[in-house]
Amino acid sequence: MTKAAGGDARYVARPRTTGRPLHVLLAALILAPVWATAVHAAPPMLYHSANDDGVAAPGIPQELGMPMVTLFLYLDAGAASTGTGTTCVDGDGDELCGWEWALLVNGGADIQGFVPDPAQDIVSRVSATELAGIGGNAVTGQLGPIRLGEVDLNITAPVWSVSMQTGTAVTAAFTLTNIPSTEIAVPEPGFATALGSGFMVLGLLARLRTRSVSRKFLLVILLLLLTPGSAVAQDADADGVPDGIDNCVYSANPLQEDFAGLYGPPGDGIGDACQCGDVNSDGAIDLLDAATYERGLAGLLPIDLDQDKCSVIGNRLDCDPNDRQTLRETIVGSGAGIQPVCQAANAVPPGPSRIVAAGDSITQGFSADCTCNAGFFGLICLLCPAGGDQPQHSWFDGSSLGNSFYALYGGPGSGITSSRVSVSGAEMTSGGNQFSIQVDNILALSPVPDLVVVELGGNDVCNRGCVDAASCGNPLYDDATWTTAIEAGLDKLVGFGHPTSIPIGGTVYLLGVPRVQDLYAAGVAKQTGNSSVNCDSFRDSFDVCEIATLNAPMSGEDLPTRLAALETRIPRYNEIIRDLALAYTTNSNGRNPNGIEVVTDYVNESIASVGTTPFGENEINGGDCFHPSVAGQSTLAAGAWRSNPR
Ligand SMILES: [Ca+2]
Ligand SMILES: [Ca+2]
Ligand SMILES: [Ca+2]
Ligand SMILES: [Ca+2]
Repeated sequence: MTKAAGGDARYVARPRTTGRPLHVLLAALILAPVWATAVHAAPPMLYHSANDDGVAAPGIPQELGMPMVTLFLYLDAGAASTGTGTTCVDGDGDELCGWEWALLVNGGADIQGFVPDPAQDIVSRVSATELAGIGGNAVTGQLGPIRLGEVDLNITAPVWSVSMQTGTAVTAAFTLTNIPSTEIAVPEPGFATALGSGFMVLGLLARLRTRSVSRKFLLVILLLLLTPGSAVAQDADADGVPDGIDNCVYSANPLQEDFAGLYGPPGDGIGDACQCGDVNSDGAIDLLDAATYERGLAGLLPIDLDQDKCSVIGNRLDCDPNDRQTLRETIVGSGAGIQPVCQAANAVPPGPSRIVAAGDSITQGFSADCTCNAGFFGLICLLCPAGGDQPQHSWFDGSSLGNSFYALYGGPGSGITSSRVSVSGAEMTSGGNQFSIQVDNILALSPVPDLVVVELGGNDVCNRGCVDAASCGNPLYDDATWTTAIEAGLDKLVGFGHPTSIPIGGTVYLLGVPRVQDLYAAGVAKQTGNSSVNCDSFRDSFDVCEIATLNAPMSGEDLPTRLAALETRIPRYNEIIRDLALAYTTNSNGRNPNGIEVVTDYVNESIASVGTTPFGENEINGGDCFHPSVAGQSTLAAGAWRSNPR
């Protein structure tokens, strides 16, 4: 997704009136000033500081044309601190409380990479020709030169330039201001003059969504006039607009206002009343929402975080740092994007009546309460890891856990029933208890559960002999194998090419593959200073997940090599789960004609989920030094519940 080129008036403060005539709106868009207030002494300036010292050179910095150029990006907020008012509320200084910008590289230069300044909390998006970033501090604000990071350019022809296309910042008075568009760098004289970028701007504009506010509005009015009996049509929010054409099916908005969408006007077909992410309720999703989110999470004014519009990811109707992160990624044009999961956009689904878990030994609570495997009590201890399944400690419905997934629903007293088809040793992919076979067992239950939670994948990693297909005959599964295994189970659950399915209205909730790559270090930490535990010895003797725990070469690959590969491979498995969930739940893959909800908690490596939960010494048991301890099971339960859709 690409932003519009700057210069419009989309950030003008907009009164919360309803039914504003269209011509007034258009006039406001054309005539209104860019800045609603003028508290800022000078506009913030984004520039390249040739010496990386925060000093902007006079004029446009010129760089030798070939072969590689590094630009040091800075944003200068200005030097005057707030004297009257409170910074990031109603301050009068130069502090910036948030910023986002997009650079465009024109002509003979490619972006090789961007290294954000480690002192900044930046989310960025990088392609060969574009670099966008979002960050800032909406709690305290920032003064003076703010170092953003380094951009490496590969110069391929003498004529090139780097220019700032769009940028906005949140002022000390908590209003939006534009960061002026400027040239950031050009070649030294004698090479060439900067390219005009008009054709690129045209390209950007052409890619904007062009759904018309007026057409949609008129269509609604027309249909209302033509269908006096429209009471017979479904109208979930009883606002007179039938569900089929209502731009907010679950929020009453009879006038269908659609001022804006991502970045500002024009409307995007989603009504203001249910625009997920628009937490300050001005119709637009922009930097001001990200800054409002940051302050709202910190409990600071202005606390006008619209609770109905703040859950933009993860399916749970709440407002948490994951939602803010996703909002920032969306504004910068990266990540999975905003899902319409907010309360205003969705009817709250009813709770499930029967829940079931597919899984492996983790869900079976294997060895969870074992605390020793060596020393004086070694023999007694060995009985523990051999003791096997301890479902009473299962994260899913273990009776010993006050916060099991089931307990968080209220347990047996809730009227919900719970069961497990999980089997120790099961894989997602192969073997007699693989995912699709567990699905057969789910569909054979009576009644068939309406919430299926899946936690598989650990054994798919642990049972492999090497990470590189060139090293052994049973390497880590490739993308296609992993994908096919998940599809085989999901197809049955949703009834695609299969005679039965879970009930329509049911949900499949896929949890990520746990961080198997943490287990070795967790075991070393657990045995350190504890004579009752020897993880190295136990795991080596009993071949416990050797690919991740054997501190010796396997198939010619040493442990660091294998762990490094898992560090990328497991996130890849989780990305595939995420992408499949989206493809099924939207039916974009054509495999879910009944519209059964398929969701996951995995977004990416920087957003907390089961698949990103670190396993430390307290999260693994002291018996096999592999499976979750009781405490680890509690952690899993909390992680699974965090994004539970129902
Ligand atoms: Ca309606
Ligand atoms: Ca509505
Ligand atoms: Ca909208
Ligand atoms: Ca907004």
